[in-house]
Amino acid sequence: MINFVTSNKGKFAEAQAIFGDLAQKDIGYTEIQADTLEEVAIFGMKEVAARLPGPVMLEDAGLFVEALNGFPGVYSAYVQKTIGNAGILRLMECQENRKAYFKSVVAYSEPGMDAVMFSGEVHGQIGFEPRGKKGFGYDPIFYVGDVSLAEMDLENKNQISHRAGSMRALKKWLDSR
Ligand code: ITT
Repeated sequence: MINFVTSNKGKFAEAQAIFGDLAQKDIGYTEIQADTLEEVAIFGMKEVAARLPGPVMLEDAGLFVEALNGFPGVYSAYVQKTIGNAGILRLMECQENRKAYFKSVVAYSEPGMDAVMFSGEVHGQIGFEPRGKKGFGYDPIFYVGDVSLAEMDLENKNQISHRAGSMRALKKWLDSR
């Protein structure tokens, strides 16, 4: 059984649908200020692996908006808590370029080995209004084609999402050992 260290129930549900057998551990870890999701994940993993014996994983994700030079990126959690989706839509008011992507980096470790990392991305656009009630976080303002991620069932989001990409890559690696 792998422990997935996260405070985010939506994340956990999406990962569990891919792995089947996972346990959520909401124990928190230090999210350092760094330029990349990989640096945040690997630093967090060192702390978490020292606290939890056995197989453990964590995931750091972010929304990267092209017209905002990649903002909120590694600051996505803080920006979601402060200005939220309405704030992002305001920042995008005069922007014609709506391109954005989500990236997910999952780190995995077990006793006796160095941590491994896998990533996934989904490319889409920032909409002009929030739509949909499913998912979490930035899902209502992130569109793939005409549909926001918050309008998709978990199953559909898991066909295309950044998280599904990183989690499937990890699962494939685990299954191939
Ligand atoms: P943990 O760190 O405890 O796992 P978190 O919600 O803080 O949970 P992140 O730091 O990885 O997770 O996420 C950064 C922000 O991006 C946060 O506000 C999330 O809600 C948002 N986010 C991450 N994945 C998302 C997704 O699939 N859809 C919409 N928003 C997402």
